[in-house]
Amino acid sequence: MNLKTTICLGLGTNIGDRKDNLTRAIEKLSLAFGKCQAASSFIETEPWGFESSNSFLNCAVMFKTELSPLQVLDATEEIERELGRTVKSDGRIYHDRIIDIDILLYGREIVKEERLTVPHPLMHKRMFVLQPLAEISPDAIHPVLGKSIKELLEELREQ
Ligand code: PH2
Ligand code: MG
Ligand code: MG
Repeated sequence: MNLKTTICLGLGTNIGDRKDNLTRAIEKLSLAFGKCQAASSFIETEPWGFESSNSFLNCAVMFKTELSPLQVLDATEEIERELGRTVKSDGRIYHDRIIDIDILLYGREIVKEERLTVPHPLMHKRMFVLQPLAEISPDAIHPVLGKSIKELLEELREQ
């Protein structure tokens, strides 16, 4: 019996040594969740939804875990703090950040908690999420939209 759920996380950074920030975040995630099942390439992206002269490095990673969604959130928030993140984005007001770790998918579960919504509510609108996610998990199904990551990426490209 396998009680582990496959989770996909989106990582982003736009200050400091961005490559090092992503690498260190993946190391810390591996300590928390065990072996990284897949990691996308690191892609350079323009800030989306806010203005900044600092461009991003984004990637997506996959792990398997027995932790609940909120336990995963606690673990990822702790790693954000350990890597030096101070300000959390408040609603839709975004800030430059050393590291942001977002839970994109938690298996095919839909989570609606005060602290956490999964699938990530904006993931299907964001190229910087879908492009790396499609590298590691093109056939994963978005449980709310009922479409694969590959399909969502194609739709976003057509817009
Ligand atoms: N994250 C945001 C807002 N805008 N833009 C890019 N390119 N990459 C991100 O990771 C990102 C963003 C909110 O977390
Ligand atoms: Mg984010
Ligand atoms: Mg976040």
